Amino acid sequence: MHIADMDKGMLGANAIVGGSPPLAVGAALTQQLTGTDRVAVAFSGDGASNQGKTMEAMNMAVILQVPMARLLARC
Ligand SMILES: Cc1ncc(C[n+]2csc(CCOP(=O)(O)OP(=O)(O)O)c2C)c(N)n1
Repeated sequence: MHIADMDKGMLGANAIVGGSPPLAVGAALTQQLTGTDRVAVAFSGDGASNQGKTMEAMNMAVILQVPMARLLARC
């Protein structure tokens, strides 16, 4: 679970349900501010959808218009 590869832009996984969207917003904001064409992708399960931090992160992503996508795994 706790894997990361900074060279490939993989910032790491974490054990917190709904933890990835807030991190992805920060990563996307970094891309926006530094002028790259990279997109931050947050992977999470459907259980993360009812987490407040997930909604807050998606709201912030829209307000800031950052290059971010949320990939939802429904298994
Ligand atoms: C904030 C938080 N609450 C509870 C847990 C305990 N927990 C670990 S996995 C899990 C279920 C996750 O379900 P889902 O997001 O649908 O992912 P799935 O593993 O089913 O793909 C829960 C509640 C946790 N890790 N983090």
